[in-house]
Amino acid sequence: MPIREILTYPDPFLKRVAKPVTEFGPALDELIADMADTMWDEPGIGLAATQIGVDLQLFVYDLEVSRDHERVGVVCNPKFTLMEGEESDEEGCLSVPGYTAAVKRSARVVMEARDRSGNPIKVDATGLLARMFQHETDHLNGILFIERLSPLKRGMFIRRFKKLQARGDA
Ligand code: K2U
Ligand code: ZN
Repeated sequence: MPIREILTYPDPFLKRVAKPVTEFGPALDELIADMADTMWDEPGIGLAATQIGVDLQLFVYDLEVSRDHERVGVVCNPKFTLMEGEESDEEGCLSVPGYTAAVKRSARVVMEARDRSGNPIKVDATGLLARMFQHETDHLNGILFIERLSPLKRGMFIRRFKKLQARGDA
């Protein structure tokens, strides 16, 4: 399946609130396969449709980087029905290459969504799975992890990005 281009900061498409998935079937399955191949090519453990310029509430994930299409997780139209606790951990993003920072997120989430066939799913998650669910769902709501940093740290990122851009390195 073709590897797609991943949009990077400050592409305005990454700020878009994506549209719900309403059509389930072969076309969606083909998009999912492209997204999984693109994710594994990086490699990443998650990838949102908006990161490849597709306006859909859809992300794929594979914490083991199995490179097995039978094992890839698929989430459509995610909603959190429970978000509790707080945990800070280092994050990176395929759309913000070369930068990592500690991000505060909920320690536990219950996510309700649809699977690739449109069937309802409900996942109670903690740890890296919970963090990845929140990171990818943020993407589908036009939010990058850098927007969850303190104003001071976000300012430092923007100044660093502008310096790299001026040097032609970003
Ligand atoms: O959405 C993305 O940009 C892929 C993210 C997913 C992610 C970010 C932070 C925390 C969990 C998941 C990553 O760039 S994938 C790279 C990665 C690999 C191992 C562990 C964490 C992140
Ligand atoms: Zn990301």
